Amino acid sequence: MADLKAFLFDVDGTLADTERDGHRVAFNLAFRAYGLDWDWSVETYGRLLEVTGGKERMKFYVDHFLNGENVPDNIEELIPELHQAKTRHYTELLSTGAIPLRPGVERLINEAREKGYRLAIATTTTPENVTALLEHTLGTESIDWFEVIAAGDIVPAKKPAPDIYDYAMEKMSLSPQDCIAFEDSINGIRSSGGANLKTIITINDYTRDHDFSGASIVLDQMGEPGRPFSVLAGDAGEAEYLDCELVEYLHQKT
Ligand code: XBP
Ligand code: MG
Repeated sequence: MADLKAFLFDVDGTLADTERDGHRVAFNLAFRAYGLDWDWSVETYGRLLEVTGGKERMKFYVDHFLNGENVPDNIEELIPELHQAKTRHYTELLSTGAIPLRPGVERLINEAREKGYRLAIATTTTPENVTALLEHTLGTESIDWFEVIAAGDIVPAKKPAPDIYDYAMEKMSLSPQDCIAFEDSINGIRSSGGANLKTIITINDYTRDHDFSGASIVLDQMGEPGRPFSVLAGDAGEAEYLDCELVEYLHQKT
């Protein structure tokens, strides 16, 4: 195995629990602003997460949940508009500091930077959402810590397709053996796995029952000193939280 050079992070569900109290809320605010009688409950949203990408998710909802009722005639043109409104609501929500990073994320990123690892983002969400999250959690300067922010429509085929990871690695002139991915969902690991990347999973409430076979390890969270993670699958040795040493060990392991 080549030496580890770069950490590639998913955003939603991995860096922060953005879906239930962030994206979902922003979608509902956009629906209301447009006078639509749509409301995505926590449960419904869990089912809609099967489809990545906000525009794709709305289309899926129209096609599979509405049976032609409550669907405006101009839905095709409306979806991009609704999505822009949703992005505005979402970034406004982030600017209030409503969504913190998950445990251990800031610590691991800081340690990775100190050790000289290269960092990148590979996500399905809209680029503004990534920069807003970074700005309001790690600070504006943190945007530059990430060599590539591969996001949104930059590749036509979103996760579970491997394209977004392939894109990030191509931009960095790195191969999958040089990198490790951090994900939280089945669509995420299908994407990273499809790009031949080893993947560390931290689950969340929406993804705990997903099939993570193929993951290097499955954790409930990255953990912190004194606030240990639970290992759901795989081997963390004596470690109690995810640090660079454990990431390196998992990367080297066959
Ligand atoms: C993230 C997503 C995104 C967000 C919404 O998936 O599926 O669609 O929910 O973002 P992943 P947009 O964590 O696997 O990248 O509305 O900006 O598309
Ligand atoms: Mg995710």
